[in-house]
Amino acid sequence: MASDGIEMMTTTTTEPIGISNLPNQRHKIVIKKGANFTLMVVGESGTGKTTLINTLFRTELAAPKDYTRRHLKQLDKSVDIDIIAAELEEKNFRVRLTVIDTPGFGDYVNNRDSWVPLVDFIDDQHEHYMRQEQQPERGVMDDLRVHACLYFIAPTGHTLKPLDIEVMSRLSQRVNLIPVIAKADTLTPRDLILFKERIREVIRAQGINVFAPPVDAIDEASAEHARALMAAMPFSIIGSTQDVRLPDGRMVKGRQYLWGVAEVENEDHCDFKKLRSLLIRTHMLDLMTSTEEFHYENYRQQQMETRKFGEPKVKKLDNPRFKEEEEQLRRKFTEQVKLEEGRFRQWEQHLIAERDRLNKDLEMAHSSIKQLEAEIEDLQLAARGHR
Ligand SMILES: Nc1nc2c(ncn2[C@@H]2O[C@H](COP(=O)(O)OP(=O)(O)OP(=O)(O)O)[C@@H](O)[C@H]2O)c(=O)[nH]1
Ligand SMILES: [Mg+2]
Repeated sequence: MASDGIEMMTTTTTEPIGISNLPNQRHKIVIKKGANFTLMVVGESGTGKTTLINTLFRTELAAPKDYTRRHLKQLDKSVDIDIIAAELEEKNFRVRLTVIDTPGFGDYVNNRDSWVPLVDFIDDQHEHYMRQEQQPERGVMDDLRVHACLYFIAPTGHTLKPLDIEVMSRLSQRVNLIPVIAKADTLTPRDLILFKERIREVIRAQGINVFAPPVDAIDEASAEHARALMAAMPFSIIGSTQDVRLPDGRMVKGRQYLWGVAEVENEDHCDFKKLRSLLIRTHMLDLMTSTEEFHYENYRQQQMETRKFGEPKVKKLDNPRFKEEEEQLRRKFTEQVKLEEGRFRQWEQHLIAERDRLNKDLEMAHSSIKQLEAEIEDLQLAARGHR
């Protein structure tokens, strides 16, 4: 992978982590080569995106050697798109896992367009892959096409915000969208159920296309599992990398409260395990296939219709956020020019007044010289008369 700033962790786990389930999944492509899997997290600022990534990594992977850095990192507020790469290996099957951590919305004055760079990122990966495919020599291709995008819904307990609806609609047209309810531990179980129902209603009413795992027609157990996953959407999640002790002495990942512990991997507390299963254990290959066959194919066809083969993509110059920034800069510049012009005019007037004053001084000096000259002449005449 060529991007700068990518962190790399390689792990070979002793405990099974689920990757080797891939060959048992519905499709049997890519198995020999190993696979790329890219996960992206999107949502309002502070909803726990970075924490969830760390939680997923830690419950799924053995601790990487360079752990201190990641630990510090999780406290950071994301300001840039951050690409984290990990190599998973189990029973000789390899997956190159990439996580795209994005900064949350809510940091800009105008939130409306804060999703634009994220949508551009997804499109750019499709574009990059398509251009590589068009080359006569196709070696190993860089591939950061996003296979799953987790959309974090803030746990307001009410319903989706207009911004959520807008962003989810746009994302769902280009990527497998998986909505999640962030910080489920902050809602009571009853409120959580109601919140889920309202969200599902809005998603349905707005025609937002959420990823649905295919239901296996032959294998009843996996069909049942897929149905259970669907029924739980949007997944409620609790993120935590802390180990806490339960009353029975067990140590679990969770969040400690006065009333007890909110457990990450307890299915009565949240749907973290379902989400992890969908992403990594049972449906990773479905996510890859639908990205390839549906989202990437859509992108490719749209581009083929609007430009000639091999022609570069027209760079969008009308990114609304940049437009607004440009407008602000222009206004600032005009104001600054006006201010400078005023200062210049004042200075000019001051110079004119000074010139007038000096001219007057000069005139006065001139006439007093004339006066002195006349006096000298008079004196000289008088002196001559005396002689
Ligand atoms: N109660 C609760 N708090 C959480 C949970 N997940 C994260 N937090 C806390 O929420 C705060 C923000 O978490 P982050 O993971 O940095 O949020 P983020 O979405 O990455 O934020 P940005 O990078 O600014 O967009 C931190 O103090 C976390 O400890 C959760 O499941 N429950
Ligand atoms: Mg973050």
